[in-house]
Amino acid sequence: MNYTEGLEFKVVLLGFQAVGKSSIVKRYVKDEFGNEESTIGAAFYSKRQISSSGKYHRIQLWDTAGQERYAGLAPMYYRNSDAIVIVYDSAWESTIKEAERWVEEVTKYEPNSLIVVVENKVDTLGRVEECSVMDNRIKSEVQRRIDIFSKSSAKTGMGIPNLFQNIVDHLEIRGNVLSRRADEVLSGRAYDRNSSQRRIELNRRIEIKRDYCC
Ligand SMILES: Nc1nc2c(ncn2[C@@H]2O[C@H](COP(=O)(O)OP(=O)(O)OP(=O)(O)O)[C@@H](O)[C@H]2O)c(=O)[nH]1
Ligand SMILES: [Mg+2]
Repeated sequence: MNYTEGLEFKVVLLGFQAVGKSSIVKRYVKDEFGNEESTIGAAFYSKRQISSSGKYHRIQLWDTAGQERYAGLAPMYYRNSDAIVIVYDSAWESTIKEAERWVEEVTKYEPNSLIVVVENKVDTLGRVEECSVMDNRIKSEVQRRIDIFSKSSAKTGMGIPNLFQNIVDHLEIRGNVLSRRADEVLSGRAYDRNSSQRRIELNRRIEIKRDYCC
């Protein structure tokens, strides 16, 4: 495959404290697990990610702190992000409610961002296949706002490379969709900008890409 230079994407992780945001980032960036301390403020990382079409994209990763006292800082980090990854703990029910609250907040204030929800720590439930079927514990009105759902274990590494691959693939497609629409505007052709249409178009393509869904 011929690799070509791609785009730069801002990706932000949100979620309740101790759900495993920093562990997901550490597994992705260094392929390591363990000795994670609760994040203070936020931490920044950068990593190159090759998309399925062979483009080298750069992900700018913001790992935010989940502790209540830092909640007010979150908008500063998720503002203008390309993708927002909301994490909850598979075995900790109240963190799902917290994730739902984040989905509602970010779809209101960052409607153009890709919304990704991750059920982490699936290793604590015993053997779980990597799977992108939505968790039925998430309210259906919230499910409708999610662009990507996936399961992961930062401990075993399950689901983590696919998660970020999937994100850049979606963002790459969205970039193509938006630039095609921009071309249409420049060439004087009208188009409908409503966001639900954008999502329908994305979802249609996404379904083709799901090759590991159980
Ligand atoms: N079993 C298991 N434990 C995990 C997993 N991911 C994280 N942990 C553990 O969960 C605890 C919290 O992980 P962190 O990565 O610090 O969580 P966080 O969401 O970054 O927490 P804050 O920075 O306080 O918001 C640590 O003890 C991790 O070792 C996982 O996939 N499986
Ligand atoms: Mg952390």
